Amino acid sequence: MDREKALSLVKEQLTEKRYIHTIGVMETAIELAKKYKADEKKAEIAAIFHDYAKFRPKDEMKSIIIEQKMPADLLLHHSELWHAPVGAYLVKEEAGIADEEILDAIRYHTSGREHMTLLDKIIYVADYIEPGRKFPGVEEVRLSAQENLDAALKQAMSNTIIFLIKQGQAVYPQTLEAYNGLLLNRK
Ligand code: DGI
Ligand code: FE
Ligand code: FE
Ligand code: FE
Repeated sequence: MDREKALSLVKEQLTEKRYIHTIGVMETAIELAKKYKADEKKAEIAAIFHDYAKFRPKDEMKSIIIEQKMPADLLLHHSELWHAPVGAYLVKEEAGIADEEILDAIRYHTSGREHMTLLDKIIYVADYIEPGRKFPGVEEVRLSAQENLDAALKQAMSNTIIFLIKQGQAVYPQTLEAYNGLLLNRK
């Protein structure tokens, strides 16, 4: 799918603010794909569609999680986690994106997972550092991303987990598995 077509499909699904975020993620993901020698076209499409389901009603996302037999523990955790796996499903159903690498990068862009692919890492990090983001510590992750994608990923995940804990929120097991995997499964 070409960029213009993908952007027009996504624009209908998002608010203006979230669309601007999406453009930032797209530009950042393409830069990272160039730097780390990933498929630039897949990075572009995964980035454009990564938040496709962000504004779906919770009850619709919940039904999809149940009907499509997605991990049931998602429903025990915060609904913010749902738009990633539901997005992967809807992007396939509604936009016809069939590439499993792209769908996985969308599916795991919020939690991460153990054994993340290069494309998964690029989308996760691009989502965290795109120019519109203002989290505390984001500048450090931006600098790391210029030299070492795994280091940037580890910082972004660690910041996210610390943030959740400070907020008194539960941390989804796969989010922790992703973080532990980075520390323990070093090549
Ligand atoms: O959709 P975005 O805002 O661009 O970013 P995202 O999909 O990476 O994250 C959405 C939210 O999900 C963000 O506020 C952090 C939160 N999140 C990530 N991992 C977990 C989580 N929330 C909970 N409760 N548990 C997690 O493990
Ligand atoms: Fe998201
Ligand atoms: Fe993210
Ligand atoms: Fe996002």
